[in-house]
Amino acid sequence: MHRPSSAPFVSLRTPAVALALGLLVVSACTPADPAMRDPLADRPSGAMPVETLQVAYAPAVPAPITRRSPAKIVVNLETREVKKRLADGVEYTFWTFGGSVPGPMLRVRSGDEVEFHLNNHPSSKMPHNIDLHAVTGPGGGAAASLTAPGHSSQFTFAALNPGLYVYHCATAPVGMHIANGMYGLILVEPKEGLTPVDREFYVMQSEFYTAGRHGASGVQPFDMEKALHEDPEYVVFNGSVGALAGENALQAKVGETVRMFVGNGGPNLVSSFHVIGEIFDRVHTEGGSVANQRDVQTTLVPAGGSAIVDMRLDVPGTYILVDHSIFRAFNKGALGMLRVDGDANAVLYSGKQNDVVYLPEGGAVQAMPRVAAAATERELPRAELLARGQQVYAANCAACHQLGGEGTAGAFPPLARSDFLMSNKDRAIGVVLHGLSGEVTVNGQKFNGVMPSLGLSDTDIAAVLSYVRTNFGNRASDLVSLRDVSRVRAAGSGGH
Ligand code: HEC
Ligand SMILES: [Cu+2]
Repeated sequence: MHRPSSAPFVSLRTPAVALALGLLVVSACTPADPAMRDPLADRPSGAMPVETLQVAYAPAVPAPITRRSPAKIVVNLETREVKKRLADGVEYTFWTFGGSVPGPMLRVRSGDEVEFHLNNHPSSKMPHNIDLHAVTGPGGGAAASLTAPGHSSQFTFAALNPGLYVYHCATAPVGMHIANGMYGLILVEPKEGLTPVDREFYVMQSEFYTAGRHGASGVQPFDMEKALHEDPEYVVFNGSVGALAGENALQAKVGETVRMFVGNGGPNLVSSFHVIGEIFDRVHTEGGSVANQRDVQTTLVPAGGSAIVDMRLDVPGTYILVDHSIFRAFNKGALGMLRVDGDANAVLYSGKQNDVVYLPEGGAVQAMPRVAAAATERELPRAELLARGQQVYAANCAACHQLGGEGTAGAFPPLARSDFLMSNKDRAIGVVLHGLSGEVTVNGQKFNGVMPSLGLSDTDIAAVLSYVRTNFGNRASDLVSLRDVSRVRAAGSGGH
């Protein structure tokens, strides 16, 4: 520790002198803290050069920025819903940025002005938006970028803080948009750039909650219940099992330095990121702008967070990237590979060189009996039922159907004076129990979207439907009872 021994520090006799000196010290120190410097200080007073951002898809990373002055950066990002491979024999309808999971990596420089265009493809069933953690401003851009299918939104932000940031969709229900694949990374390079390395890679972890168990084939729908219990069937790097393994392994050579920009989209799990057989020589913990750690074995990557890890490769072979919560790696898919070619160095490592057998689908998983419905459910008296229904509505339905039940043209059908809702009580119960997809006509307007199954309890379903059927201009003469919901649940299908 540095201990100043100059006179003023020993001669502070009166509080007034101490206070004055304290103020002096504070005001003298503030501008010296680089993190607090005005990031826009070197902006030209006139117009800045305009550049269209070149993005890169994982595991590729956009090239380092060589520019040494700020620019206006135009970003075009498209949201699109696509059916793709999640694992061998398993497909999933991903909601994406740029058609891929994770979305493309964006790279700008601290001090840049970013003009962001979010374009929602006309084939989308959902509105989408973007919350970039690199944005200083409410919602990280979410409200400014909420975009209906077939529309385009624009907003501008200043990239103030250097670091590696997650971006994600923040449209309600937020968890579901993230769970379906809507996240990526944006790097805000420090003005002086990052330490140069030979290769850079983009690796992003996330989980998927499928209705079928791990490995169950076919197109797998999202399972809200498993998401609520944070119990994914798949934990993967770069959007699918094997995206970084076998033929897709990352490649490098002995003697090179590599950097991994590691992100975690979640939606729920925290990653214990580890490369088997390597040590991270430098780590920017949590993706901060400074390499603040050396010689790290496993680094935590929070949900909605990141880390930058650098390593020098000294010994050839295949290095396995894992989430060291190890069942996720060997049984759920969170396993990647870095293949390092070059001459062996017996001084550093003498063992026989080994390729690890990769079992992408893991072992057979035994089916677990589903937990029986809660025994605590009971019929509620009218006033209590309607009050609860109002709460359930605000928390679970209003994001799509709007607080007054008016819906959103072209996306979410109205519940207010809805002929569809009112003409068949059991069908309405089925919709909330199981979700709804396919074309429906409500008050003469056609809708073709997806309403998710929300995993509500029978009591909450009875409450919310009692509430909507007696509000928003709807005049049901009877309420929906717990017995009604149980009957429809027992009948199986319901809805569609
Ligand atoms: C993620 C958005 C979303 C949420 C949340 C949601 N819905 Fe829906 N809902 C939809 C969409 C989209 C449709 C139309 C589906 C289609 O086109 O097949 C729909 C259709 C319906 C319908 C039938 C059509 C109509 O207008 O009468 C009812 C009833 C309904 N929802 C009730 C609810 C209730 C009650 C809740 C809360 C418990 C809820 N929804 C939550 C998106 C949502
Ligand atoms: Cu979205």
